[in-house]
Amino acid sequence: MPKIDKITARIIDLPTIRGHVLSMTTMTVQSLVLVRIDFADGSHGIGEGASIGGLSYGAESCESIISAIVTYIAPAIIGLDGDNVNGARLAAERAVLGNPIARCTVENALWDGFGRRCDMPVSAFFGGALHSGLEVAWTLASGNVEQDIEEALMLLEQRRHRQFKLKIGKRAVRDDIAHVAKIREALGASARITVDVNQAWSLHDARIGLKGLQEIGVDMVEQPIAACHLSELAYLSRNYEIAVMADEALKGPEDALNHVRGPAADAFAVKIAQSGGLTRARDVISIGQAAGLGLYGGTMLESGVATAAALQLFCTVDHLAWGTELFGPLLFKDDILTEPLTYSDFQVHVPTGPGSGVNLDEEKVEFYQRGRIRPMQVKASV
Ligand code: MUC
Ligand code: MG
Repeated sequence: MPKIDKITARIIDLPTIRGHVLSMTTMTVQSLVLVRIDFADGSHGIGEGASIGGLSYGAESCESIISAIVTYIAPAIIGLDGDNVNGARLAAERAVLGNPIARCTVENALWDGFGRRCDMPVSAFFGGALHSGLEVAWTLASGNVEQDIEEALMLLEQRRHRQFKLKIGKRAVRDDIAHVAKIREALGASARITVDVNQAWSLHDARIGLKGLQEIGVDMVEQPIAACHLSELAYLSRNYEIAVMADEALKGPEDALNHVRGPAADAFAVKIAQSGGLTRARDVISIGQAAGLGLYGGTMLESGVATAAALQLFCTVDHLAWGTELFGPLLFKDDILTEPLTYSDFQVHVPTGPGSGVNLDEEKVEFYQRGRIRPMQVKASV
């Protein structure tokens, strides 16, 4: 039994290729927490966790993630059997309530380590891969309509993406609809358009917004109103033709159950981080499937480590009606993997190596490490 011996966590700051304009913030850099677990037999596993825009997206930030891992999760799981991922995951869940991204980061590293030791991809532990690649959307969020159109046309031409998610909610609602209409018209029928409001609208804005968006041929709207307004979300999904997707309102299986009791949404953006790890994300998927909802493989704009972990789970799902948005690594000026994930023919391809299937380029990680301070470490003997 390879005991969990040492946990090392560090923050890296990766610049984005352009400003990423969301309703609540504009990102020019993404901060990621990287975790390495060393096991007593000499094997290791890696995991990654991130949120978006510091604390402006949700209750966790990279600083809170690293603190939850180093101060609370590491002492709770060091010395446990590394091959018993469930045992360590539950010990972390008992030690740390909430903080789903921190728990997911560690669970990723546990699965990765287990997969490396078994020489099997993580997908095997979730029943096996059904797909070698998954449809992948791109987010148009430059804040400028001409730039968004140019970007989308180029990506269509390159056959990299044909589904585009527009980040709206910053402008007045009618201005947003005009913005989306210009892009919808410029891209024509070959592209699928969705929007993400990141909770910015009131119910009144949302009534205007959903009506306008469905009239111009937008297929889906993600989290138009505040996450806590479940019955209002249910009202929107019942009264408008456009599909309504829950994102921020979906923080694990318990939320998923509340959504399907209503039902409050037509579709789930399933994020491994927001769900609290691969296992709980699998539960969210099962609840969504049982309720007949459309599924979407979501992202917290992570780099290749967490993107690969998410791919290992999502490739085991028979049908993702809305595809995925696992484009995170492409939003950054640099890639931190020894072999970047591959994107072609509108798909992101599932890496086939053991564990999550990816390895870190240590030189790059060191280069982007915040403040170049020594990583934070907790060891069995301490
Ligand atoms: C979100 O709210 O879905 C996913 C893609 C993107 O551009 O932002 C994220 C967050
Ligand atoms: Mg979203």
